[in-house]
Amino acid sequence: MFELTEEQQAITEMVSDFATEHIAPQAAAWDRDHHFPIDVLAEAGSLGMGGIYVREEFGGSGMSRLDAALIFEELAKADPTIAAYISIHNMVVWMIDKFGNDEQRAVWVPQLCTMDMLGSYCLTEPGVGSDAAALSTRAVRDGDFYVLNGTKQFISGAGSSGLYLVMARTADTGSAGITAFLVPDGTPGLSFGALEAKMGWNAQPTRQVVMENLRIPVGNRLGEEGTGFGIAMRGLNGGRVNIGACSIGGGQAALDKSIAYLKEREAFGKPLIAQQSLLFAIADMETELETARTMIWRAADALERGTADTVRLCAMAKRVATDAGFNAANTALQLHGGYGYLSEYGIEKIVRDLRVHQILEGSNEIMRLVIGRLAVEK
Ligand code: FAD
Ligand code: 2MC
Repeated sequence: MFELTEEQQAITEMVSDFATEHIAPQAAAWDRDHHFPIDVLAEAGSLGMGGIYVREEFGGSGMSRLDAALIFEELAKADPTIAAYISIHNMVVWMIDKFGNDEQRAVWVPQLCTMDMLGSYCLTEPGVGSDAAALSTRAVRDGDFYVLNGTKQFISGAGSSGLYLVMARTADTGSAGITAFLVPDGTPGLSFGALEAKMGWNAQPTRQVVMENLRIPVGNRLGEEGTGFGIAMRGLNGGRVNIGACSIGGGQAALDKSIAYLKEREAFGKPLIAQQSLLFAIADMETELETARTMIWRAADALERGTADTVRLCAMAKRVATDAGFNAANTALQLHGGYGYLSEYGIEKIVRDLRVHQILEGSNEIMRLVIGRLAVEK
Protein backbone atom coordinates (compact mmCIF):
# COMPACT_ATOMS: atom_id res chain seq x y z
CA MET A 1 0.00 0.00 0.00
CA PHE A 2 2.78 2.46 0.84
CA GLU A 3 5.16 1.33 -1.86
CA LEU A 4 4.49 1.59 -5.57
CA THR A 5 4.86 -1.54 -7.67
CA GLU A 6 7.33 -1.58 -10.55
CA GLU A 7 4.40 -1.24 -12.91
CA GLN A 8 3.13 1.83 -11.05
CA GLN A 9 6.57 3.38 -11.13
CA ALA A 10 6.69 2.78 -14.88
CA ILE A 11 3.24 4.39 -15.35
CA THR A 12 4.35 7.42 -13.34
CA GLU A 13 7.50 7.74 -15.42
CA MET A 14 5.62 7.40 -18.71
CA VAL A 15 3.08 10.08 -17.73
CA SER A 16 5.80 12.34 -16.38
CA ASP A 17 7.68 12.09 -19.72
CA PHE A 18 4.50 12.81 -21.67
CA ALA A 19 3.57 15.78 -19.46
CA THR A 20 7.09 17.21 -19.49
CA GLU A 21 7.32 16.99 -23.27
CA HIS A 22 3.78 17.75 -24.46
CA ILE A 23 2.12 19.82 -21.73
CA ALA A 24 4.59 21.77 -19.56
CA PRO A 25 6.29 23.75 -22.34
CA GLN A 26 2.94 25.12 -23.55
CA ALA A 27 1.00 25.49 -20.30
CA ALA A 28 1.71 29.23 -19.87
CA ALA A 29 0.69 30.03 -23.45
CA TRP A 30 -2.50 27.97 -23.21
CA ASP A 31 -3.36 29.84 -20.01
CA ARG A 32 -2.61 33.22 -21.59
CA ASP A 33 -4.48 32.46 -24.85
CA HIS A 34 -7.35 30.55 -23.22
CA HIS A 35 -6.53 27.67 -25.55
CA PHE A 36 -8.11 24.24 -24.96
CA PRO A 37 -5.57 21.80 -26.49
CA ILE A 38 -7.87 19.04 -27.76
CA ASP A 39 -5.06 17.65 -29.94
CA VAL A 40 -2.89 17.06 -26.86
CA LEU A 41 -5.87 15.52 -25.05
CA ALA A 42 -6.22 13.04 -27.93
CA GLU A 43 -2.51 12.19 -27.51
CA ALA A 44 -3.16 11.54 -23.81
CA GLY A 45 -6.11 9.38 -24.89
CA SER A 46 -3.91 7.36 -27.23
CA LEU A 47 -1.68 6.60 -24.22
CA GLY A 48 -4.66 5.24 -22.24
CA MET A 49 -5.51 8.29 -20.14
CA GLY A 50 -9.09 8.74 -21.44
CA GLY A 51 -10.57 5.79 -19.56
CA ILE A 52 -8.00 5.01 -16.91
CA TYR A 53 -10.21 2.96 -14.58
CA VAL A 54 -12.64 1.83 -17.26
CA ARG A 55 -12.77 -1.87 -18.11
CA GLU A 56 -10.65 -2.98 -21.06
CA GLU A 57 -13.55 -4.64 -22.90
CA PHE A 58 -14.70 -1.33 -24.46
CA GLY A 59 -11.32 0.34 -24.78
CA GLY A 60 -10.56 1.35 -21.19
CA SER A 61 -7.17 0.96 -19.57
CA GLY A 62 -8.40 -1.25 -16.71
CA MET A 63 -6.11 0.43 -14.22
CA SER A 64 -6.76 1.01 -10.53
CA ARG A 65 -7.91 4.14 -8.69
CA LEU A 66 -4.44 4.47 -7.21
CA ASP A 67 -2.93 4.32 -10.71
CA ALA A 68 -5.32 7.13 -11.65
CA ALA A 69 -4.25 9.26 -8.69
CA LEU A 70 -0.59 8.78 -9.66
CA ILE A 71 -1.39 9.78 -13.25
CA PHE A 72 -3.30 12.93 -12.23
CA GLU A 73 -0.53 14.02 -9.88
CA GLU A 74 2.04 13.73 -12.68
CA LEU A 75 -0.13 15.53 -15.24
CA ALA A 76 -0.83 18.33 -12.77
CA LYS A 77 2.86 18.94 -12.13
CA ALA A 78 2.90 20.16 -15.75
CA ASP A 79 -0.52 21.85 -15.77
CA PRO A 80 -3.29 21.47 -13.14
CA THR A 81 -5.91 22.73 -15.61
CA ILE A 82 -5.27 20.04 -18.22
CA ALA A 83 -4.97 17.35 -15.55
CA ALA A 84 -8.26 18.45 -13.99
CA TYR A 85 -10.10 18.40 -17.29
CA ILE A 86 -8.83 14.87 -18.00
CA SER A 87 -10.02 13.87 -14.53
CA ILE A 88 -13.56 15.16 -15.21
CA HIS A 89 -13.60 13.36 -18.57
CA ASN A 90 -12.55 10.13 -16.82
CA MET A 91 -15.38 10.53 -14.33
CA VAL A 92 -17.90 10.71 -17.19
CA VAL A 93 -16.48 7.69 -19.03
CA TRP A 94 -16.43 5.58 -15.87
CA MET A 95 -20.07 6.47 -15.13
CA ILE A 96 -21.13 5.19 -18.57
CA ASP A 97 -19.02 2.05 -18.23
CA LYS A 98 -20.37 1.39 -14.73
CA PHE A 99 -24.03 2.34 -15.03
CA GLY A 100 -24.73 2.12 -18.78
CA ASN A 101 -26.13 -0.85 -20.69
CA ASP A 102 -24.08 -2.79 -23.25
CA GLU A 103 -25.39 -0.71 -26.13
CA GLN A 104 -24.51 2.59 -24.46
CA ARG A 105 -21.08 1.26 -23.56
CA ALA A 106 -20.44 0.07 -27.12
CA VAL A 107 -21.49 3.41 -28.64
CA TRP A 108 -19.82 5.87 -26.29
CA VAL A 109 -17.01 4.32 -24.27
CA PRO A 110 -14.49 3.49 -27.06
CA GLN A 111 -14.42 6.99 -28.57
CA LEU A 112 -14.35 8.62 -25.14
CA CYS A 113 -11.45 6.41 -24.04
CA THR A 114 -9.29 7.57 -26.96
CA MET A 115 -10.41 11.14 -26.22
CA ASP A 116 -11.38 11.57 -29.86
CA MET A 117 -14.62 12.58 -28.19
CA LEU A 118 -14.71 14.57 -24.93
CA GLY A 119 -17.26 14.28 -22.14
CA SER A 120 -18.79 16.85 -19.77
CA TYR A 121 -20.44 16.30 -16.39
CA CYS A 122 -23.55 18.44 -15.91
CA LEU A 123 -24.92 18.65 -12.37
CA THR A 124 -24.65 22.30 -11.21
CA GLU A 125 -27.32 24.84 -12.17
CA PRO A 126 -27.41 28.64 -11.87
CA GLY A 127 -29.53 28.42 -8.71
CA VAL A 128 -28.16 25.16 -7.31
CA GLY A 129 -24.57 24.14 -6.62
CA SER A 130 -23.85 22.61 -3.22
CA ASP A 131 -27.49 21.63 -2.72
CA ALA A 132 -27.36 19.46 -5.81
CA ALA A 133 -30.45 17.40 -4.92
CA ALA A 134 -32.56 20.57 -5.41
CA LEU A 135 -31.78 20.76 -9.13
CA SER A 136 -34.64 21.83 -11.40
CA THR A 137 -33.69 20.82 -14.96
CA ARG A 138 -36.64 18.73 -16.07
CA ALA A 139 -36.95 15.61 -18.20
CA VAL A 140 -40.49 14.67 -19.20
CA ARG A 141 -41.24 11.35 -20.85
CA ASP A 142 -43.01 11.63 -24.23
CA GLY A 143 -43.49 8.18 -25.77
CA ASP A 144 -40.06 6.82 -26.74
CA PHE A 145 -38.40 10.15 -25.94
CA TYR A 146 -37.59 12.45 -23.04
CA VAL A 147 -37.94 16.21 -23.42
CA LEU A 148 -35.33 18.15 -21.42
CA ASN A 149 -35.58 21.78 -20.32
CA GLY A 150 -33.15 23.61 -18.06
CA THR A 151 -29.73 25.24 -17.72
CA LYS A 152 -26.53 23.80 -16.32
CA GLN A 153 -23.95 26.22 -14.93
CA PHE A 154 -20.11 26.15 -14.91
CA ILE A 155 -19.83 23.13 -17.20
CA SER A 156 -16.21 22.19 -17.88
CA GLY A 157 -15.51 21.40 -21.51
CA ALA A 158 -18.90 22.74 -22.64
CA GLY A 159 -18.93 23.70 -26.31
CA SER A 160 -16.04 21.32 -27.07
CA SER A 161 -17.46 18.08 -25.73
CA GLY A 162 -19.18 15.47 -27.86
CA LEU A 163 -21.25 14.12 -24.97
CA TYR A 164 -22.98 15.75 -21.99
CA LEU A 165 -23.93 13.60 -19.01
CA VAL A 166 -26.89 15.53 -17.63
CA MET A 167 -28.65 15.06 -14.29
CA ALA A 168 -32.32 16.06 -14.62
CA ARG A 169 -35.50 15.80 -12.59
CA THR A 170 -38.07 13.19 -13.60
CA ALA A 171 -40.09 13.35 -10.34
CA ASP A 172 -40.61 15.81 -7.49
CA THR A 173 -39.13 13.52 -4.86
CA GLY A 174 -35.85 15.25 -4.03
CA SER A 175 -32.69 13.27 -4.72
CA ALA A 176 -34.81 10.19 -5.51
CA GLY A 177 -36.45 12.03 -8.44
CA ILE A 178 -33.24 12.63 -10.40
CA THR A 179 -32.27 10.70 -13.54
CA ALA A 180 -29.06 10.73 -15.61
CA PHE A 181 -29.12 11.25 -19.39
CA LEU A 182 -26.60 11.09 -22.24
CA VAL A 183 -27.00 14.15 -24.45
CA PRO A 184 -24.91 14.12 -27.64
CA ASP A 185 -23.56 17.38 -29.04
CA GLY A 186 -25.61 18.60 -31.97
CA THR A 187 -28.96 17.53 -30.51
CA PRO A 188 -31.54 20.19 -31.52
CA GLY A 189 -32.36 22.33 -28.47
CA LEU A 190 -28.82 22.14 -27.04
CA SER A 191 -26.87 25.40 -26.86
CA PHE A 192 -24.07 26.95 -24.82
CA GLY A 193 -23.48 30.15 -22.90
CA ALA A 194 -20.54 32.47 -23.47
CA LEU A 195 -17.07 31.42 -22.31
CA GLU A 196 -16.78 32.36 -18.62
CA ALA A 197 -13.87 34.69 -17.78
CA LYS A 198 -12.13 33.02 -14.82
CA MET A 199 -9.33 33.51 -12.31
CA GLY A 200 -7.63 30.28 -13.47
CA TRP A 201 -8.40 27.06 -15.34
CA ASN A 202 -8.05 29.17 -18.50
CA ALA A 203 -6.90 26.30 -20.70
CA GLN A 204 -10.31 24.65 -20.50
CA PRO A 205 -13.67 26.21 -21.38
CA THR A 206 -16.39 26.75 -18.78
CA ARG A 207 -19.84 27.54 -20.13
CA GLN A 208 -23.53 27.17 -19.42
CA VAL A 209 -25.26 24.24 -21.11
CA VAL A 210 -28.78 25.21 -22.12
CA MET A 211 -31.49 22.70 -23.00
CA GLU A 212 -34.71 23.95 -24.62
CA ASN A 213 -37.27 21.34 -25.58
CA LEU A 214 -34.38 18.99 -26.26
CA ARG A 215 -35.60 15.52 -27.31
CA ILE A 216 -33.52 12.41 -26.72
CA PRO A 217 -34.52 8.78 -27.14
CA VAL A 218 -35.34 6.75 -24.02
CA GLY A 219 -32.24 4.72 -24.93
CA ASN A 220 -30.13 7.73 -23.83
CA ARG A 221 -31.25 7.37 -20.22
CA LEU A 222 -28.34 6.16 -18.07
CA GLY A 223 -29.71 3.71 -15.51
CA GLU A 224 -33.30 3.65 -14.31
CA GLU A 225 -35.45 6.68 -13.52
CA GLY A 226 -34.63 8.00 -10.06
CA THR A 227 -31.09 6.58 -9.90
CA GLY A 228 -29.35 9.69 -11.30
CA PHE A 229 -28.35 11.29 -8.00
CA GLY A 230 -26.61 8.14 -6.79
CA ILE A 231 -24.85 7.80 -10.15
CA ALA A 232 -23.75 11.45 -9.98
CA MET A 233 -22.45 11.07 -6.42
CA ARG A 234 -20.62 7.82 -7.10
CA GLY A 235 -18.91 9.46 -10.06
CA LEU A 236 -17.94 12.34 -7.79
CA ASN A 237 -16.37 10.09 -5.16
CA GLY A 238 -13.69 9.24 -7.73
CA GLY A 239 -13.67 12.81 -9.03
CA ARG A 240 -12.90 14.08 -5.54
CA VAL A 241 -9.89 11.80 -5.18
CA ASN A 242 -8.65 12.74 -8.64
CA ILE A 243 -9.02 16.50 -8.17
CA GLY A 244 -7.17 16.09 -4.87
CA ALA A 245 -4.35 14.32 -6.73
CA CYS A 246 -4.28 17.23 -9.21
CA SER A 247 -3.85 19.63 -6.26
CA ILE A 248 -0.95 17.62 -4.89
CA GLY A 249 0.72 17.65 -8.32
CA GLY A 250 0.38 21.44 -8.60
CA GLY A 251 1.55 21.93 -5.01
CA GLN A 252 4.52 19.60 -5.52
CA ALA A 253 5.58 21.52 -8.65
CA ALA A 254 5.40 24.77 -6.67
CA LEU A 255 7.46 23.23 -3.85
CA ASP A 256 10.11 21.91 -6.26
CA LYS A 257 10.41 25.34 -7.88
CA SER A 258 10.73 26.95 -4.43
CA ILE A 259 13.58 24.69 -3.32
CA ALA A 260 15.50 25.43 -6.53
CA TYR A 261 14.83 29.16 -6.16
CA LEU A 262 15.88 29.42 -2.50
CA LYS A 263 19.12 27.59 -3.24
CA GLU A 264 19.95 30.03 -5.99
CA ARG A 265 18.70 33.37 -4.62
CA GLU A 266 21.10 35.15 -2.30
CA ALA A 267 20.30 37.79 0.34
CA PHE A 268 22.20 38.96 3.41
CA GLY A 269 25.36 37.29 2.11
CA LYS A 270 24.09 33.74 1.71
CA PRO A 271 21.54 31.68 -0.21
CA LEU A 272 18.00 32.10 1.15
CA ILE A 273 17.79 28.37 1.85
CA ALA A 274 20.26 29.01 4.71
CA GLN A 275 17.52 30.95 6.55
CA GLN A 276 16.08 28.37 8.90
CA SER A 277 12.62 29.96 8.90
CA LEU A 278 12.44 29.43 5.12
CA LEU A 279 13.74 25.87 5.48
CA PHE A 280 10.92 25.27 7.96
CA ALA A 281 8.41 26.61 5.42
CA ILE A 282 9.76 24.06 2.93
CA ALA A 283 9.51 21.33 5.58
CA ASP A 284 5.86 22.19 6.27
CA MET A 285 4.95 22.21 2.56
CA GLU A 286 6.66 18.86 2.11
CA THR A 287 4.94 17.39 5.18
CA GLU A 288 1.47 18.66 4.28
CA LEU A 289 1.71 17.41 0.70
CA GLU A 290 2.94 13.99 1.85
CA THR A 291 0.12 13.80 4.43
CA ALA A 292 -2.40 14.63 1.73
CA ARG A 293 -0.85 12.13 -0.69
CA THR A 294 -1.17 9.40 1.93
CA MET A 295 -4.84 10.29 2.37
CA ILE A 296 -5.43 10.28 -1.41
CA TRP A 297 -3.83 6.85 -1.76
CA ARG A 298 -5.93 5.53 1.11
CA ALA A 299 -9.16 6.90 -0.38
CA ALA A 300 -8.20 5.51 -3.81
CA ASP A 301 -7.71 2.10 -2.22
CA ALA A 302 -11.10 2.31 -0.46
CA LEU A 303 -12.76 3.25 -3.74
CA GLU A 304 -11.05 0.38 -5.52
CA ARG A 305 -12.20 -2.15 -2.94
CA GLY A 306 -15.61 -0.54 -2.36
CA THR A 307 -15.18 -0.42 1.41
CA ALA A 308 -17.91 0.93 3.68
CA ASP A 309 -15.96 4.10 4.50
CA THR A 310 -15.36 5.10 0.85
CA VAL A 311 -17.55 8.25 0.86
CA ARG A 312 -15.99 9.49 4.09
CA LEU A 313 -12.40 8.86 2.99
CA CYS A 314 -12.95 10.44 -0.46
CA ALA A 315 -14.42 13.56 1.17
CA MET A 316 -11.52 13.77 3.66
CA ALA A 317 -8.93 13.24 0.94
CA LYS A 318 -10.50 15.93 -1.25
CA ARG A 319 -10.60 18.45 1.59
CA VAL A 320 -7.08 17.78 2.83
CA ALA A 321 -5.40 17.55 -0.60
CA THR A 322 -7.03 20.60 -2.17
CA ASP A 323 -6.15 22.69 0.90
CA ALA A 324 -2.58 21.33 1.02
CA GLY A 325 -2.03 21.94 -2.70
CA PHE A 326 -3.35 25.49 -2.58
CA ASN A 327 -1.43 26.34 0.61
CA ALA A 328 1.81 24.99 -0.86
CA ALA A 329 1.35 27.05 -4.03
CA ASN A 330 0.51 30.20 -2.07
CA THR A 331 3.54 29.74 0.21
CA ALA A 332 5.71 29.13 -2.87
CA LEU A 333 4.57 32.49 -4.24
CA GLN A 334 5.67 34.19 -1.01
CA LEU A 335 9.02 32.37 -1.05
CA HIS A 336 9.68 33.71 -4.56
CA GLY A 337 9.18 37.29 -3.37
CA GLY A 338 8.21 39.73 -6.13
CA TYR A 339 9.21 37.21 -8.79
CA GLY A 340 6.49 34.86 -7.59
CA TYR A 341 3.98 37.48 -8.67
CA LEU A 342 5.33 37.52 -12.24
CA SER A 343 3.76 35.10 -14.73
CA GLU A 344 7.21 34.14 -16.04
CA TYR A 345 8.04 32.12 -12.90
CA GLY A 346 5.00 29.88 -13.27
CA ILE A 347 3.92 30.08 -9.63
CA GLU A 348 1.03 32.54 -9.81
CA LYS A 349 -0.66 30.32 -12.41
CA ILE A 350 -0.52 27.35 -10.05
CA VAL A 351 -2.10 29.49 -7.29
CA ARG A 352 -4.89 30.60 -9.65
CA ASP A 353 -5.49 27.09 -10.97
CA LEU A 354 -5.55 25.33 -7.59
CA ARG A 355 -7.80 27.86 -5.87
CA VAL A 356 -10.91 26.53 -7.57
CA HIS A 357 -10.24 22.96 -6.44
CA GLN A 358 -11.33 24.09 -2.96
CA ILE A 359 -14.70 25.10 -4.45
CA LEU A 360 -15.69 22.53 -7.08
CA GLU A 361 -16.47 18.79 -7.09
CA GLY A 362 -18.13 19.53 -3.74
CA SER A 363 -16.77 22.59 -1.91
CA ASN A 364 -14.56 21.99 1.10
CA GLU A 365 -17.45 23.12 3.31
CA ILE A 366 -19.59 20.37 1.72
CA MET A 367 -16.77 17.89 2.37
CA ARG A 368 -16.95 18.93 6.05
CA LEU A 369 -20.73 18.46 5.92
CA VAL A 370 -20.31 14.92 4.56
CA ILE A 371 -17.55 14.02 7.05
CA GLY A 372 -19.33 15.65 9.99
CA ARG A 373 -22.66 13.94 9.28
CA LEU A 374 -20.98 10.53 9.05
CA ALA A 375 -18.95 11.21 12.21
CA VAL A 376 -21.99 11.92 14.35
CA GLU A 377 -23.97 9.02 12.83
CA LYS A 378 -21.40 6.49 14.11
P1 FAD B 1 -23.05 27.56 -3.39
O1 FAD B 1 -23.59 26.21 -3.27
O2 FAD B 1 -24.00 28.68 -3.62
O3 FAD B 1 -22.19 27.88 -2.09
C1 FAD B 1 -21.68 29.20 -1.78
C2 FAD B 1 -20.78 29.05 -0.53
O4 FAD B 1 -21.56 28.56 0.56
C3 FAD B 1 -19.65 28.05 -0.73
O5 FAD B 1 -18.51 28.47 -0.03
C4 FAD B 1 -20.19 26.78 -0.10
O6 FAD B 1 -19.16 25.91 0.32
C5 FAD B 1 -20.99 27.36 1.06
N1 FAD B 1 -22.06 26.45 1.47
C6 FAD B 1 -23.12 26.01 0.76
N2 FAD B 1 -23.89 25.20 1.48
C7 FAD B 1 -23.32 25.10 2.71
C8 FAD B 1 -23.63 24.41 3.91
N3 FAD B 1 -24.71 23.63 3.99
N4 FAD B 1 -22.81 24.55 4.96
C9 FAD B 1 -21.69 25.34 4.89
N5 FAD B 1 -21.34 26.01 3.77
C10 FAD B 1 -22.14 25.89 2.70
N6 FAD B 1 -20.28 21.75 -11.92
C11 FAD B 1 -20.65 20.74 -12.74
O7 FAD B 1 -21.72 20.16 -12.55
N7 FAD B 1 -19.87 20.35 -13.77
C12 FAD B 1 -18.67 20.94 -14.04
O8 FAD B 1 -17.98 20.56 -14.98
C13 FAD B 1 -18.25 22.02 -13.19
N8 FAD B 1 -17.08 22.66 -13.45
C14 FAD B 1 -16.78 23.80 -12.75
C15 FAD B 1 -15.69 24.58 -13.15
C16 FAD B 1 -15.41 25.78 -12.51
C17 FAD B 1 -14.28 26.63 -12.95
C18 FAD B 1 -16.22 26.19 -11.40
C19 FAD B 1 -15.94 27.48 -10.69
C20 FAD B 1 -17.28 25.41 -11.00
C21 FAD B 1 -17.59 24.22 -11.67
N9 FAD B 1 -18.71 23.45 -11.34
C22 FAD B 1 -19.10 22.41 -12.13
C23 FAD B 1 -19.60 23.90 -10.28
C24 FAD B 1 -19.09 23.63 -8.87
O9 FAD B 1 -19.24 22.29 -8.55
C25 FAD B 1 -19.89 24.53 -7.91
O10 FAD B 1 -19.44 25.85 -8.11
C26 FAD B 1 -19.74 24.10 -6.46
O11 FAD B 1 -20.33 22.84 -6.25
C27 FAD B 1 -20.33 25.14 -5.48
O12 FAD B 1 -21.62 25.49 -5.87
P2 FAD B 1 -22.03 27.05 -5.99
O13 FAD B 1 -20.98 27.71 -6.81
O14 FAD B 1 -23.43 27.13 -6.45
O15 FAD B 1 -21.90 27.61 -4.52
N1 2MC C 1 -21.60 8.65 -2.68
C1 2MC C 1 -22.65 7.81 -2.83
N2 2MC C 1 -23.90 8.16 -2.49
C2 2MC C 1 -24.09 9.39 -1.97
C3 2MC C 1 -23.04 10.30 -1.79
C4 2MC C 1 -21.75 9.88 -2.16
N3 2MC C 1 -20.70 10.70 -2.04
N4 2MC C 1 -23.55 11.45 -1.26
C5 2MC C 1 -24.85 11.26 -1.12
N5 2MC C 1 -25.19 10.02 -1.54
C6 2MC C 1 -26.51 9.39 -1.52
C7 2MC C 1 -26.99 9.20 -0.08
O1 2MC C 1 -26.49 8.01 0.44
C8 2MC C 1 -28.48 9.22 -0.26
O2 2MC C 1 -28.87 7.96 -0.76
P1 2MC C 1 -30.27 7.29 -0.28
O3 2MC C 1 -31.33 8.22 -0.76
O4 2MC C 1 -30.26 5.98 -0.99
O5 2MC C 1 -30.20 7.22 1.20
C9 2MC C 1 -28.69 10.22 -1.39
O6 2MC C 1 -27.46 10.28 -2.11
C10 2MC C 1 -29.02 11.60 -0.88
O7 2MC C 1 -27.99 12.01 0.01
P2 2MC C 1 -28.25 12.99 1.24
O8 2MC C 1 -29.48 12.54 1.97
O9 2MC C 1 -26.98 13.11 1.99
O10 2MC C 1 -28.61 14.34 0.42
P3 2MC C 1 -28.45 15.85 0.86
O11 2MC C 1 -29.19 16.62 -0.16
O12 2MC C 1 -28.75 16.04 2.29
O13 2MC C 1 -26.85 16.12 0.70
C11 2MC C 1 -24.84 16.45 -0.62
C12 2MC C 1 -26.19 15.77 -0.47
C13 2MC C 1 -24.77 17.85 -0.04
C14 2MC C 1 -23.80 15.57 0.05
C15 2MC C 1 -24.65 16.49 -2.14
O14 2MC C 1 -25.65 17.31 -2.72
C16 2MC C 1 -23.30 17.03 -2.57
O15 2MC C 1 -22.34 16.28 -2.61
N6 2MC C 1 -23.24 18.33 -2.96
C17 2MC C 1 -22.08 18.88 -3.59
C18 2MC C 1 -22.34 18.95 -5.09
C19 2MC C 1 -21.10 18.71 -5.88
O16 2MC C 1 -20.21 18.00 -5.43
N7 2MC C 1 -21.03 19.28 -7.08
C20 2MC C 1 -19.93 19.07 -7.94
C21 2MC C 1 -20.33 19.33 -9.36
S1 2MC C 1 -19.16 18.66 -10.52
C22 2MC C 1 -17.81 19.71 -10.54
O17 2MC C 1 -17.69 20.59 -9.76
C23 2MC C 1 -16.82 19.48 -11.59
C24 2MC C 1 -15.78 20.28 -11.71
C25 2MC C 1 -16.98 18.36 -12.52
